[in-house]
Amino acid sequence: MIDLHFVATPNGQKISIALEELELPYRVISYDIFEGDQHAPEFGRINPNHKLPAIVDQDPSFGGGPHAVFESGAILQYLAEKTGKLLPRDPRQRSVAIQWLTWQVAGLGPMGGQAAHFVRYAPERIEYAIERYTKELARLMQVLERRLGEAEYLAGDEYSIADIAVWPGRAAAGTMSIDLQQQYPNTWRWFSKIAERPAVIRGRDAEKAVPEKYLQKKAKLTPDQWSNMFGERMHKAVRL
Ligand SMILES: N[C@@H](CCC(=O)N[C@@H](CS)C(=O)NCC(=O)O)C(=O)O
Repeated sequence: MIDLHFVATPNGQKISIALEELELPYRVISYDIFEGDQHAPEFGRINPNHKLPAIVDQDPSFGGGPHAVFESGAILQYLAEKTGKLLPRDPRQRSVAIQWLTWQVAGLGPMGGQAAHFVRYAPERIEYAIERYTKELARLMQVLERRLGEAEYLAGDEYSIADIAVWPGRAAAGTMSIDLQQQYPNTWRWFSKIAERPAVIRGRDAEKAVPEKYLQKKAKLTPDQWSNMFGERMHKAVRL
């Protein structure tokens, strides 16, 4: 059994979708990040970075008792290695898959996150930051579009954890007024095909669907919620 510490956002859905694809038994432990659930000291023992998602594998294949994993990219790799699935066996293709996975967690994810912060969450409008991050997000989307114009999936002809890392970002694209169908047709073709996979449907249904409150084009947070997400309460959770 795997415990999935989860909030219904694209990062969380990467893992619920992977667990569904791999048919691993799991239970969802839901967090409300606006209310600061992620700052609980008990959660810090699972993820010292106090962010979602994280997992605890109660029965790791290397034995020795429960094993906690944080960072969505590391979790995807851990699950793929545990099962021998969703990563190509061929070393060249496997390397390509890891490159695109890393591109998402080190590039598209954080840059998209910064763009969303300045467009959707910042209490004041800062033109320089908005331009810097929305342009970088658009550049990364072009990189994705070009790749999906030359290959069926990110790693080549095999669906892999690289696709699972990128795919749930569709929900965030909407909040940033990105129209995939119109602006990025190759990405739209890839997105639509993956959307039909039964595991992908299961991995984002019911409590795993992104709620409206995380999808506002201009987020309205109370002072306490802002503090939990970006302010003193967030910093306090990791202070020595
Ligand atoms: N690099 C991390 C990012 C995790 C992350 O930022 N998670 C968000 C939800 S999508 C979170 O927990 N936010 C709450 C907070 O920052 O306090 C990963 O890929 O797992």
